Amino acid sequence: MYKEIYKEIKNYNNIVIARHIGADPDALGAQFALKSIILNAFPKKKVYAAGSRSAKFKSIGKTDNIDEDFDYSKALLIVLDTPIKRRIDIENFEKYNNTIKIDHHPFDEKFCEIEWIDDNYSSASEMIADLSLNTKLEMNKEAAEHIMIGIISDSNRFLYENASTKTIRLVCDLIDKYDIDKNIIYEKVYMRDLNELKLQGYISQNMIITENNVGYICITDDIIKEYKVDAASAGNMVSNFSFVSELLVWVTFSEDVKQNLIRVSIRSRGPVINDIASKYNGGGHKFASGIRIKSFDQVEEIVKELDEAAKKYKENL
Ligand SMILES: [Mn+2]
Repeated sequence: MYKEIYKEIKNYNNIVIARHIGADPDALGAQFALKSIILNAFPKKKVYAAGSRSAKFKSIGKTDNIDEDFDYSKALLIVLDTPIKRRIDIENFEKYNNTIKIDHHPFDEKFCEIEWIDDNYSSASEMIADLSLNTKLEMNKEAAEHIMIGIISDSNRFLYENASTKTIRLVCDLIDKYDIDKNIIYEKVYMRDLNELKLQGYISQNMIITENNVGYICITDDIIKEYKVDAASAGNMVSNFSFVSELLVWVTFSEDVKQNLIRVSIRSRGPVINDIASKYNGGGHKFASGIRIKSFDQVEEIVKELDEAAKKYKENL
């Protein structure tokens, strides 16, 4: 697979690297790292990191504008960290001459010519590191930092199951070889406004916990405005409730009026939840999934299903 991807990269002078909407540090880290390692090997190529700019993660890097007269028919598109076609943050997908997908989410649909999918990886960024280590796309300090940002963030500091000893060893090697200051990495991933912490306090105060330890909360647009956060960071709050003894499964329902939907973010300490997510056209990993719903009317139904799953899990302990 490495060779096949490398060959295509070598073949094209114009390469666009895309990732999912609602960029997170792994999507961005993988994107900028891949851009760097391609340019290290082929300084004359034109490589674009595409997609809308993330205000929250602007310190990670700035995406590129694609020229209006860009010739898509001669360009290669590489999509990172995105299992579902409609989630790609890019225009003119159909116009590209060739497409490659590199992703660590469980397979959902095929939409690229070449697809390298492996959900054993901690992050898309770790895949980019392996691509570099196995081809002539050479790493440098900048790429190493971006890769580390993606790994740290997507594994939640090596907390999640997919953070293997290989992942940890890779990060050790990167720190040693490129003299990476890990405080800088942590700042880029975890720095946030006090408002977010206040919203976290609101969630702790108001979360409802079911009989079988499913904690849930509806974060309405009013609340989002009151705490002056954006809809995406309200949804990301879910990662802050990992080690709470009363919670087996926890879920936030956060309203996004701009996109006219409710973002459902589910996490679990045991019960498998991605099968429930996919029933509602969502998806993700076994213990970390997401759904998009139209209104808060569906909250009760989803919580009930999660509660059932938690009940079954407890019975089998
Ligand atoms: Mn990812």
